[in-house]
Amino acid sequence: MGGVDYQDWSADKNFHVGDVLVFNYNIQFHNVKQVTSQDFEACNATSPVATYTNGSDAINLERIGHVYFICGFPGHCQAGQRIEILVSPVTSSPSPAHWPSSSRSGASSDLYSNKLRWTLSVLAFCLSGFAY
Ligand SMILES: [Cu+2]
Repeated sequence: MGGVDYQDWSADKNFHVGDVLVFNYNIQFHNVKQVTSQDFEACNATSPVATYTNGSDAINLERIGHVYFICGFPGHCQAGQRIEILVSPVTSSPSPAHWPSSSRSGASSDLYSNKLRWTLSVLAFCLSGFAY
């Protein structure tokens, strides 16, 4: 059981510098450890870059590149409770003159926040569904 594939989940998710990643989970069963790529592959939680245990942890994505998170509870990472996130630079597309710039930026930021909210609720669902 527990067929949630976190790799698949994160594979097509785009994150950008300045995004905030929120992990919601039951602290009795899970935690979040940011690890190196080697420790991610090996599910080694003994030397994390950072450890989060609040159950509702907001992590600022400040640097471009891959970040790796695994659950530090025994067996959870091996069972798939780990995610790799690729943080991309914020791409500022040149605004065409025929777009009213104010409404354009308003619309795109609404779209953006909706997408982020959806993303985070999916993650919260994944972690809360991981209960054993
Ligand atoms: Cu866990």
